Amino acid sequence: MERQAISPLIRKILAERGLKTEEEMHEFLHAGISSLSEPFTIPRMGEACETLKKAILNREKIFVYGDGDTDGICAVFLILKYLEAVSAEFSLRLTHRLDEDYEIEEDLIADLKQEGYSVLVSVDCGISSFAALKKAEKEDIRCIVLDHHMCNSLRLPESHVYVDPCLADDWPEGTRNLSGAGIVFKFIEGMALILPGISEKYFYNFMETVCLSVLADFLPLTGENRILVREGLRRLPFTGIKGLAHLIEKQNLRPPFTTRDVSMKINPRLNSPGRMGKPEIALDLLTEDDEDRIRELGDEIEKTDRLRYRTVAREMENLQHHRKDKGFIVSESISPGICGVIASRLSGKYNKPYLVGAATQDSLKGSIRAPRGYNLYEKLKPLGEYMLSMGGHPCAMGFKCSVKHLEKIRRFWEEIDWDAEESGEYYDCELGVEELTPELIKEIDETLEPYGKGNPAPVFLCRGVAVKNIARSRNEERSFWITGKNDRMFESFLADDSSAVPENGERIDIFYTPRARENSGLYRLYLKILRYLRSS
Ligand SMILES: [Mn+2]
Repeated sequence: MERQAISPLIRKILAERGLKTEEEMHEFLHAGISSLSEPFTIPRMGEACETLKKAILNREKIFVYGDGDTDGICAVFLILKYLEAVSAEFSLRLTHRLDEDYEIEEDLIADLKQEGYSVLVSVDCGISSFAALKKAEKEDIRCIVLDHHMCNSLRLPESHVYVDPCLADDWPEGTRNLSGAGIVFKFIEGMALILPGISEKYFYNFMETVCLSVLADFLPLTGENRILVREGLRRLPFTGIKGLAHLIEKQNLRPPFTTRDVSMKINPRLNSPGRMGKPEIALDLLTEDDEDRIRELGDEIEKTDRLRYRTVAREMENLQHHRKDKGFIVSESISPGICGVIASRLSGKYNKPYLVGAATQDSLKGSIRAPRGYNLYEKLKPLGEYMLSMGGHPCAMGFKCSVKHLEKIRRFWEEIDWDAEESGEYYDCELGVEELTPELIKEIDETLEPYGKGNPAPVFLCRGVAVKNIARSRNEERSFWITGKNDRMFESFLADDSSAVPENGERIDIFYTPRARENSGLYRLYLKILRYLRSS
């Protein structure tokens, strides 16, 4: 196949991002679903599929347990599509954030035993449910844990099958950052390969849910995640999942869809019901076929989303004075379901790690979030001795413990010496603003998108531009104009709201992302300025 040449600017950006060879660059830019790897290249995936195959052929009762957030719901949706397609006997359950954490409760195992279940598949959760896994081993319930969270592997009982990139050093690089739903997608593809009757291509029809899950969990958009997200975005406008189509229609989204559309409009609505203790609503929306029922569920989702919005806004208002604190907030009034949202808002706003916990008379439950570059898991390891459970990702963790350890945990937290690896001075390469054209900006975006974690919109450096604060209105406080070498003027706005807008007439070096907005055939170029320095 003849390949399009990569333009010098794109080449420079990709090289800066660590892609060395021509091959790697073409792979990054053009790889499609035919480049997705075989499921059985993933450690223990074959064993996991064989275990479920046996259960299906023996007509054993299968129980599916999933997390109640967007990733978890998409993961459950996918496995449910598979189990339905092969007419397996199964039931399922989602985690309710309000009265339990995202781990499997030990009591559930006794109930399953009594009801005659012999296989438990947990998706997007389960890897830290040591007590439940142990109990399952004793009760002879085989567990297939399909998870992507971190855990202490030494505590895992041996008889179960664990598929989790955090447990395997030999996990292939391209799939290392899969979401929970991404791992389930590979799993059902694997099932289709070993159990005849249904083609693995059938499940490609639901690939858009994997796209949602990757964005919901803020996973890097590199490797196969990039393929899954790009392909998912392309398929979203034509999705055959009726409830999802309804959600999209109600948000008035117009194709082509961007990662931003998904992150701002779709994902929060699938996530809210779980936060408010009713994750089933979101799952039902994805599985429902009846138009009337879909409308009802859609309305209910809007209602919970507004409720979540108000609850978070009120809580953020209460926490206004926390700006100068040590990032440790524990309160009896916060609902456990929104600790994660609050922690991530605060850590984004103040650019440092935050622990937000909900305390009751005897228990403390909460979420920890950090800006990218931090490794919470490493830093917080010593807290393990106080925790009933603690796990998650390097920048997002959850925990549960007895409230009697609160002060010890607070003291430990306040002593931590945080050292973020990521430095604020990052940029892709120098690019003078005089070189910007609508065509160039379009080319950059069309080749590099989708943007997100691991593949951000490119940042350029341009030195010595002049600032003109002309005609700045009150509601455009963060915006000003700059001129580069050829005196062309560019509207600019300062994205970082903690630094002051430069003065009229100043010469500055800017780190910027160019944007082009089209309006009936005319392009307006403007610059998003991430930081600036006074020119020397
Ligand atoms: Mn997840």
